[in-house]
Amino acid sequence: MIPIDDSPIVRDGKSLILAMDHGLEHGPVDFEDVPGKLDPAAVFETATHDAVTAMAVQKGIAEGYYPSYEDDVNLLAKINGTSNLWMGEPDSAVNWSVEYAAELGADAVGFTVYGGSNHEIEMVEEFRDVQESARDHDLPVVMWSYPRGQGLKNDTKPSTISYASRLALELGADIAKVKYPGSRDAMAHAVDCAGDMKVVMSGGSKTSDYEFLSTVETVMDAGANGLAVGRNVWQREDPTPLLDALEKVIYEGETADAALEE
Ligand code: FBP
Repeated sequence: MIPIDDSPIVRDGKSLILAMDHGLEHGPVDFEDVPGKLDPAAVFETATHDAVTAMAVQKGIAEGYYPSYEDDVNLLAKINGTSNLWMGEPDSAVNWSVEYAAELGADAVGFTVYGGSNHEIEMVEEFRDVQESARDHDLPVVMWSYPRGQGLKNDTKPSTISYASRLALELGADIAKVKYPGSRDAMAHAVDCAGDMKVVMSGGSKTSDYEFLSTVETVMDAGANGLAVGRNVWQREDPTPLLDALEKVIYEGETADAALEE
């Protein structure tokens, strides 16, 4: 872990990372209700909102679309990723190098580690190389820390999420992106397990504005540093009102109720 408060992907110690790697991870099905968002430029437009500190994308999207947004959006290069067509034990292909991401203008890199998978050892060794290259390029490292695999029946139980945040600290991440463990106390423990490293919550499937903002309020109250979110933002036809509200909850410490009232 290195101090990253001066990084462009951090605003007042917090982050809101807009993730849009779903076309790879889940397939086009995630865009069925919002076909206009199949155009990556539409989601880059959303990432120009002041609340968003970085946009996480795969290599092809970065190559094709980031050059038009580099003045307005910070790039988080998601280095590995696997399609939903892969039916094996959780694993993730390394799709680009940190060197190439830096060449494309990345402000940070992201990497998934499936702790507990039968492929954990290889994934952690790949993370080692990515983390050390990121240090050479002064790029913060965000770990999608997602314990899962045949030995893990419940990937959001409190002890699993605390292990996820601790694993990210131990392996040298600067931010751990973890799933919501279901309660404020469980999130607070996951944050404690991460020491001084930042912890952000992973968004999950789309819910109502109020439900989502209330969960965000809870995780911020638990000491987390923000969000890495995809579907809950860009699956809305107009994500701006939700991003306005998230800005208040994440950076200004407002409640979900207050943020929605304004
Ligand atoms: P969401 O907010 O839509 O859940 O996106 C966050 C994210 O980590 C994406 O980067 C990724 O594509 C997706 O979730 C993977 O989620 P899962 O592996 O749980 O299906």
